[in-house]
Amino acid sequence: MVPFAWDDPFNLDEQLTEEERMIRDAAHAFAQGELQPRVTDAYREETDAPELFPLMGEAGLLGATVPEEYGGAGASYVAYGLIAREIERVDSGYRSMASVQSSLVMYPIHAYGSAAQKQKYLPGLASGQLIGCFGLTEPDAGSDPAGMKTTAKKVDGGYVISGSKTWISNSPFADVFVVWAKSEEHGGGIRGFILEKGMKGLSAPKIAGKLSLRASTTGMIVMDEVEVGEDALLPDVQGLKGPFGCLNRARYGISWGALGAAEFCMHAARQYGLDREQFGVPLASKQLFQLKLADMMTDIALGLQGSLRVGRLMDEGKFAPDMISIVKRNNVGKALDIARKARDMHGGNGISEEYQVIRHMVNLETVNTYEGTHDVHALILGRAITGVAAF
Ligand code: TGC
Ligand code: FAD
Repeated sequence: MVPFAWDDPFNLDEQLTEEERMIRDAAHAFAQGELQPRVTDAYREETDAPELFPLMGEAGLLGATVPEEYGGAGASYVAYGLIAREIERVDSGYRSMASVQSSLVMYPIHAYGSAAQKQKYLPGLASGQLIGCFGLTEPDAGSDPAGMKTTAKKVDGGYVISGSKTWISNSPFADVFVVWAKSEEHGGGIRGFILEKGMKGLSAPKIAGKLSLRASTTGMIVMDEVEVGEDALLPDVQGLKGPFGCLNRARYGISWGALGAAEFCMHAARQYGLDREQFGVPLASKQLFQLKLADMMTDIALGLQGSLRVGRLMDEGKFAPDMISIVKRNNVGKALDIARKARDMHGGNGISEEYQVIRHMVNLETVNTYEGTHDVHALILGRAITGVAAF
């Protein structure tokens, strides 16, 4: 028999490699040292924080799975998940900033880009000197990206791109824009393009007034006949499997990240229950209080094991996207539930920014929606189970 640890019930720590533990500890130190002190003000003020990218780059948190020759860490997908968990323990918005850079910008450039594109962009993105964004969603095409209207028209020496993307993380201060468009030259098939800040006809207005994910900057991408050279095309992928290949990585990271937020909420609720007395005894001595903590611990522990398994399979090249739908959907849904319970267990204090649980709760509403909504992932799994697409 071994002692039982309520904060690591299945001994996740023991299942990690030495390198993964080191990366996790470095991410934890960075998140607690650099991000935690900023987050309450940043969230309240809805602050833009591009200066965090070079700090995250220096800490080795950007493009962890990208090979070292391009500035990445050449680390495992499990290590990438552990980074997401530590950042999101502080705030989902900060994790969003980092996961877009790593999974939605660096990954496609590395996986689908030319040698020249990799040399040009990846080292700067890894160091955080360049900031990236990923434009798939449009005003009329969210869950159904096949319905996108953005087009790429072939012209002499390149393409002219027109259309608009919305709800795009990082776009207002991005240097590098990975954008997906229907290309006339390729029979209307979806192709990826790399656009750069300052191009004529390209703008990225901020969407202000979000009541969730306020520490992360979100905007539009407006492309009014943006002329790009042929070298802007991502040469090695065609069709929706291009953006979906990126989403697989980001969704997987989110499955870990959301549980970091959930762990914060559970730990806060536990401590609050031990400290706060009502009816002459600590709240934590009450059965209803303990039931909630038991449910939280169970869902977190099972969720982490699921993500660890999927991460190991990704590292072995043996994963199916449907596996990622299971952990993204389950872990975010459970995290949202845990955050709502933790908010309740804090009583009136639970709505104060000081106790932070309501910030996580409101953030997780976004996390439940982006990267494929909770219900869209149910339909992906429904299709896998029945063979019938019900989208
Ligand atoms: P469907 O017919 O299923 O597939 C079209 C082609 O794509 C391939 N494919 C995949 N490839 C790799 N990975 C996956 N997960 C894939 N899923 C599909 C598929 O094999 C096929 O390839 P081919 O070669 O036969 O053409 O496509 P559909 O149009 O029926 O799609 C249905 C559905 C619902 C699954 C899909 O549209 C979907 O996932 N919708 C959700 C959209 C979404 O997740 N958007 C996210 C936008 S980015 C974002 O939210 C970033 S937030 C980040 C942050 O701030 O942290
Ligand atoms: P809709 O697709 O209109 O869905 C609305 C509702 O209908 C949902 O409940 C959904 O589950 C349900 N629904 C949809 N289809 C079906 C169906 N077939 N059957 C049953 N129910 C259905 N996108 C990017 O490309 N890049 C980014 O960086 C990015 N960052 C984001 C940051 C934030 C803060 C937010 C909020 C969003 C971001 N997104 C980004 C967009 C995000 O991916 C979309 O919001 C998401 O995919 C859902 O699309 P939608 O908002 O158009 O909702």
